[in-house]
Amino acid sequence: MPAAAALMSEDLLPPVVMVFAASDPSGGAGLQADIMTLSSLGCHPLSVVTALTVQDSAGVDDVLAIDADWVSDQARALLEDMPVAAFKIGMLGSVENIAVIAEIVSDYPDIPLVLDPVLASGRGDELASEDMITALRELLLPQTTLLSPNSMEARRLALDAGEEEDDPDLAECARRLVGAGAEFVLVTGTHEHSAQVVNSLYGENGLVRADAWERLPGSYHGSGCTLASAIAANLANGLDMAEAVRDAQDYTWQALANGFRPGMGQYFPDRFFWAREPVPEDEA
Ligand code: PXL
Repeated sequence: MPAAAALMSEDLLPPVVMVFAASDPSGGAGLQADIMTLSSLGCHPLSVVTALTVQDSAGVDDVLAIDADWVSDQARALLEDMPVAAFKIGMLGSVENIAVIAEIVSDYPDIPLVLDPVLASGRGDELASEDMITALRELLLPQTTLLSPNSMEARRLALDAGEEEDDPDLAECARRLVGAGAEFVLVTGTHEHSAQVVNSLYGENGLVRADAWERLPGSYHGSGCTLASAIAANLANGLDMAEAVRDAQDYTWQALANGFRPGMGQYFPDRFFWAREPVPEDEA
Protein backbone atom coordinates (compact mmCIF):
# COMPACT_ATOMS: atom_id res chain seq x y z
CA MET A 1 0.00 0.00 0.00
CA PRO A 2 1.44 3.47 -0.81
CA ALA A 3 2.54 5.37 2.30
CA ALA A 4 -0.14 8.05 1.90
CA ALA A 5 -2.88 5.43 1.69
CA ALA A 6 -1.45 3.69 4.77
CA LEU A 7 -1.63 6.97 6.67
CA MET A 8 -5.29 7.27 5.78
CA SER A 9 -6.05 3.71 6.86
CA GLU A 10 -8.69 3.25 9.51
CA ASP A 11 -6.30 0.97 11.39
CA LEU A 12 -4.24 4.02 12.24
CA LEU A 13 -7.17 6.02 13.53
CA PRO A 14 -6.29 7.62 16.87
CA PRO A 15 -8.72 6.66 19.64
CA VAL A 16 -11.48 9.26 19.79
CA VAL A 17 -12.32 10.65 23.25
CA MET A 18 -15.38 12.82 23.89
CA VAL A 19 -14.85 15.58 26.46
CA PHE A 20 -17.65 17.49 28.19
CA ALA A 21 -16.01 20.52 29.82
CA ALA A 22 -15.98 24.29 30.17
CA SER A 23 -13.74 26.59 28.20
CA ASP A 24 -10.82 28.13 30.08
CA PRO A 25 -9.54 30.76 27.67
CA SER A 26 -6.22 30.91 29.53
CA GLY A 27 -5.47 27.37 28.34
CA GLY A 28 -4.46 26.40 31.87
CA ALA A 29 -7.41 24.21 32.81
CA GLY A 30 -10.77 23.03 31.48
CA LEU A 31 -11.52 22.04 27.94
CA GLN A 32 -8.28 23.43 26.57
CA ALA A 33 -6.24 21.41 29.10
CA ASP A 34 -8.19 18.30 28.15
CA ILE A 35 -7.65 18.85 24.42
CA MET A 36 -3.90 19.33 24.90
CA THR A 37 -3.53 16.29 27.15
CA LEU A 38 -5.54 13.97 24.93
CA SER A 39 -3.66 15.16 21.84
CA SER A 40 -0.31 14.79 23.56
CA LEU A 41 -1.19 11.18 24.41
CA GLY A 42 -2.20 10.24 20.88
CA CYS A 43 -5.98 10.61 21.04
CA HIS A 44 -8.37 12.72 19.01
CA PRO A 45 -10.51 14.89 21.35
CA LEU A 46 -14.13 15.77 20.63
CA SER A 47 -14.91 18.89 22.63
CA VAL A 48 -18.46 19.44 23.85
CA VAL A 49 -18.59 22.87 25.52
CA THR A 50 -20.67 22.97 28.71
CA ALA A 51 -19.86 26.53 29.83
CA LEU A 52 -17.71 29.55 29.07
CA THR A 53 -15.59 31.14 31.76
CA VAL A 54 -13.88 34.47 32.21
CA GLN A 55 -10.59 33.79 33.95
CA ASP A 56 -6.87 34.43 34.03
CA SER A 57 -4.03 32.43 35.49
CA ALA A 58 -5.08 33.39 39.04
CA GLY A 59 -8.76 32.48 39.11
CA VAL A 60 -12.26 32.37 37.62
CA ASP A 61 -14.24 35.64 37.48
CA ASP A 62 -17.42 34.53 35.69
CA VAL A 63 -19.20 31.49 34.27
CA LEU A 64 -21.85 31.27 31.54
CA ALA A 65 -23.47 27.84 31.26
CA ILE A 66 -24.30 26.73 27.73
CA ASP A 67 -27.96 25.89 27.12
CA ALA A 68 -28.51 22.18 27.81
CA ASP A 69 -30.08 21.60 24.38
CA TRP A 70 -26.90 22.89 22.81
CA VAL A 71 -24.78 20.59 24.96
CA SER A 72 -26.94 17.66 23.93
CA ASP A 73 -26.91 18.59 20.23
CA GLN A 74 -23.12 18.98 20.16
CA ALA A 75 -22.65 15.50 21.58
CA ARG A 76 -25.40 13.68 19.70
CA ALA A 77 -24.26 14.96 16.28
CA LEU A 78 -20.78 13.55 16.89
CA LEU A 79 -21.88 10.29 18.51
CA GLU A 80 -24.03 9.52 15.46
CA ASP A 81 -21.04 10.18 13.23
CA MET A 82 -18.09 8.38 14.86
CA PRO A 83 -17.25 5.74 17.46
CA VAL A 84 -15.88 6.99 20.75
CA ALA A 85 -13.37 5.07 22.92
CA ALA A 86 -13.86 7.00 26.19
CA PHE A 87 -15.80 9.87 27.76
CA LYS A 88 -14.17 12.49 29.98
CA ILE A 89 -16.34 14.86 31.99
CA GLY A 90 -15.08 18.01 33.70
CA MET A 91 -16.89 21.19 34.69
CA LEU A 92 -20.59 20.91 33.92
CA GLY A 93 -22.08 24.40 34.22
CA SER A 94 -25.66 23.59 35.30
CA VAL A 95 -28.00 20.92 36.70
CA GLU A 96 -29.69 20.81 33.29
CA ASN A 97 -26.35 20.02 31.63
CA ILE A 98 -25.73 17.22 34.10
CA ALA A 99 -29.14 15.74 33.30
CA VAL A 100 -28.64 15.74 29.51
CA ILE A 101 -25.09 14.42 29.75
CA ALA A 102 -26.27 11.62 32.06
CA GLU A 103 -28.93 10.72 29.52
CA ILE A 104 -26.44 10.70 26.65
CA VAL A 105 -23.80 8.55 28.36
CA SER A 106 -26.50 6.09 29.50
CA ASP A 107 -26.89 5.16 25.83
CA TYR A 108 -23.22 4.03 25.78
CA PRO A 109 -22.82 1.90 28.93
CA ASP A 110 -19.74 0.05 27.62
CA ILE A 111 -17.64 3.15 27.00
CA PRO A 112 -15.36 4.02 29.94
CA LEU A 113 -16.29 7.31 31.61
CA VAL A 114 -13.77 9.39 33.57
CA LEU A 115 -15.43 12.00 35.80
CA ASP A 116 -13.37 14.81 37.28
CA PRO A 117 -15.71 16.43 39.83
CA VAL A 118 -14.78 20.08 39.33
CA LEU A 119 -16.20 21.82 42.40
CA ALA A 120 -13.86 24.81 42.76
CA SER A 121 -10.97 26.53 41.01
CA GLY A 122 -7.45 26.40 42.42
CA ARG A 123 -8.11 29.83 44.03
CA GLY A 124 -11.31 28.51 45.60
CA ASP A 125 -13.91 30.05 43.27
CA GLU A 126 -17.05 27.86 43.46
CA LEU A 127 -17.64 26.08 40.15
CA ALA A 128 -20.53 23.81 41.23
CA SER A 129 -23.64 24.61 43.29
CA GLU A 130 -25.06 22.25 45.93
CA ASP A 131 -27.81 21.28 43.46
CA MET A 132 -25.17 20.40 40.88
CA ILE A 133 -23.28 18.26 43.39
CA THR A 134 -26.49 16.39 44.21
CA ALA A 135 -27.27 15.88 40.50
CA LEU A 136 -23.71 14.77 39.83
CA ARG A 137 -23.88 12.22 42.63
CA GLU A 138 -27.29 10.88 41.66
CA LEU A 139 -27.11 10.95 37.86
CA LEU A 140 -23.45 10.64 36.92
CA LEU A 141 -21.71 8.71 39.71
CA PRO A 142 -23.62 5.48 38.98
CA GLN A 143 -22.34 5.63 35.38
CA THR A 144 -18.74 6.50 36.25
CA THR A 145 -15.86 4.14 35.54
CA LEU A 146 -13.30 6.34 37.29
CA LEU A 147 -13.97 9.32 39.57
CA SER A 148 -10.90 11.52 40.23
CA PRO A 149 -11.60 13.84 43.19
CA ASN A 150 -8.88 15.62 45.11
CA SER A 151 -9.11 14.98 48.85
CA MET A 152 -11.29 18.07 49.45
CA GLU A 153 -13.72 17.04 46.70
CA ALA A 154 -13.76 13.45 47.98
CA ARG A 155 -14.73 14.64 51.47
CA ARG A 156 -17.40 17.00 50.11
CA LEU A 157 -18.92 14.40 47.79
CA ALA A 158 -18.82 11.69 50.46
CA LEU A 159 -20.43 13.90 53.08
CA ASP A 160 -23.01 14.82 50.50
CA ALA A 161 -23.68 11.12 50.02
CA GLY A 162 -26.56 11.55 52.47
CA GLU A 163 -24.79 10.00 55.45
CA GLU A 164 -24.47 11.65 58.82
CA GLU A 165 -22.01 14.52 59.19
CA ASP A 166 -18.93 12.82 60.54
CA ASP A 167 -15.26 13.12 59.68
CA PRO A 168 -14.53 10.14 57.44
CA ASP A 169 -10.94 9.40 56.44
CA LEU A 170 -10.15 9.33 52.72
CA ALA A 171 -10.45 5.54 52.46
CA GLU A 172 -13.94 5.77 53.94
CA CYS A 173 -14.84 8.63 51.56
CA ALA A 174 -13.71 6.47 48.63
CA ARG A 175 -15.70 3.53 49.98
CA ARG A 176 -18.83 5.69 50.08
CA LEU A 177 -18.23 6.98 46.56
CA VAL A 178 -17.82 3.42 45.27
CA GLY A 179 -21.02 2.60 47.18
CA ALA A 180 -22.72 5.51 45.37
CA GLY A 181 -21.90 3.88 42.04
CA ALA A 182 -18.38 4.77 40.84
CA GLU A 183 -16.46 1.67 39.73
CA PHE A 184 -13.08 3.16 40.72
CA VAL A 185 -12.15 6.27 42.70
CA LEU A 186 -8.72 7.91 42.51
CA VAL A 187 -8.29 10.31 45.44
CA THR A 188 -5.42 12.72 44.81
CA GLY A 189 -3.35 14.00 47.70
CA THR A 190 -2.11 17.38 46.48
CA HIS A 191 -4.26 19.25 49.05
CA GLU A 192 -3.05 17.16 52.01
CA HIS A 193 -0.25 18.45 54.23
CA SER A 194 2.02 15.47 53.58
CA ALA A 195 5.67 15.54 52.54
CA GLN A 196 4.87 13.54 49.41
CA VAL A 197 1.74 13.60 47.27
CA VAL A 198 0.01 10.23 47.65
CA ASN A 199 -2.69 9.31 45.16
CA SER A 200 -4.83 6.28 46.07
CA LEU A 201 -6.94 4.19 43.70
CA TYR A 202 -9.91 2.36 45.23
CA GLY A 203 -12.28 -0.18 43.74
CA GLU A 204 -15.05 -2.40 45.05
CA ASN A 205 -12.56 -4.37 47.20
CA GLY A 206 -10.85 -1.31 48.66
CA LEU A 207 -7.37 -0.01 47.86
CA VAL A 208 -6.07 -1.08 44.42
CA ARG A 209 -2.82 0.91 44.39
CA ALA A 210 -1.23 3.95 46.01
CA ASP A 211 1.50 6.01 44.37
CA ALA A 212 3.71 8.56 46.11
CA TRP A 213 5.21 11.48 44.20
CA GLU A 214 7.72 14.15 45.11
CA ARG A 215 5.74 17.25 46.05
CA LEU A 216 6.55 20.03 43.58
CA PRO A 217 6.74 23.63 44.81
CA GLY A 218 4.19 26.12 43.47
CA SER A 219 0.53 26.03 42.70
CA TYR A 220 -0.76 24.72 39.36
CA HIS A 221 -3.77 25.57 37.20
CA GLY A 222 -5.34 22.51 35.58
CA SER A 223 -3.43 19.65 37.18
CA GLY A 224 -6.67 17.72 37.91
CA CYS A 225 -7.92 18.19 34.34
CA THR A 226 -4.58 16.93 33.05
CA LEU A 227 -4.60 13.83 35.24
CA ALA A 228 -8.21 12.88 34.46
CA SER A 229 -7.71 13.41 30.71
CA ALA A 230 -4.51 11.38 30.77
CA ILE A 231 -6.40 8.52 32.43
CA ALA A 232 -9.14 8.76 29.76
CA ALA A 233 -6.46 8.73 27.04
CA ASN A 234 -4.77 5.68 28.53
CA LEU A 235 -8.07 3.80 28.82
CA ALA A 236 -8.88 4.75 25.21
CA ASN A 237 -5.45 3.42 24.26
CA GLY A 238 -6.37 0.05 25.80
CA LEU A 239 -4.60 0.09 29.18
CA ASP A 240 -6.29 -1.53 32.15
CA MET A 241 -7.36 0.76 35.01
CA ALA A 242 -4.35 0.26 37.31
CA GLU A 243 -1.87 0.85 34.45
CA ALA A 244 -3.89 3.76 33.07
CA VAL A 245 -3.86 5.46 36.47
CA ARG A 246 -0.16 4.76 37.07
CA ASP A 247 0.98 6.05 33.65
CA ALA A 248 -1.33 9.08 33.82
CA GLN A 249 0.23 10.14 37.13
CA ASP A 250 3.70 9.81 35.65
CA TYR A 251 2.67 11.92 32.63
CA THR A 252 1.02 14.55 34.86
CA TRP A 253 4.01 14.74 37.20
CA GLN A 254 6.28 15.40 34.21
CA ALA A 255 3.87 18.03 32.82
CA LEU A 256 3.92 19.77 36.22
CA ALA A 257 7.69 19.46 36.68
CA ASN A 258 8.06 21.16 33.28
CA GLY A 259 5.39 23.74 34.17
CA PHE A 260 5.69 27.41 33.27
CA ARG A 261 4.22 30.63 34.62
CA PRO A 262 2.81 32.67 31.72
CA GLY A 263 1.15 35.35 33.86
CA MET A 264 0.97 36.61 37.42
CA GLY A 265 -1.04 33.71 38.87
CA GLN A 266 -0.51 29.97 38.95
CA TYR A 267 1.89 27.78 37.02
CA PHE A 268 0.52 25.87 34.03
CA PRO A 269 1.44 22.24 33.32
CA ASP A 270 3.28 21.76 30.03
CA ARG A 271 1.31 18.92 28.45
CA PHE A 272 3.70 18.92 25.49
CA PHE A 273 6.88 18.85 27.60
CA TRP A 274 8.24 16.17 25.28
CA ALA A 275 8.01 18.51 22.28
CA ARG A 276 10.06 21.30 23.85
CA GLU A 277 13.80 21.67 23.29
CA PRO A 278 15.64 20.73 26.49
CA VAL A 279 17.21 23.77 28.19
CA PRO A 280 21.05 23.52 27.86
CA GLU A 281 22.71 22.62 31.22
CA ASP A 282 24.56 25.95 31.53
CA GLU A 283 21.30 27.92 31.07
CA ALA A 284 19.17 25.76 33.38
O1 PXL B 1 -9.19 22.83 37.31
C1 PXL B 1 -10.54 22.72 37.34
C2 PXL B 1 -11.20 23.53 36.26
C3 PXL B 1 -11.88 22.89 35.25
N1 PXL B 1 -12.51 23.55 34.26
C4 PXL B 1 -12.49 24.89 34.20
C5 PXL B 1 -11.82 25.61 35.19
C6 PXL B 1 -11.16 24.93 36.25
C7 PXL B 1 -10.44 25.66 37.28
O2 PXL B 1 -10.33 26.83 37.28
O3 PXL B 1 -11.80 26.94 35.12
C8 PXL B 1 -13.17 25.59 33.09
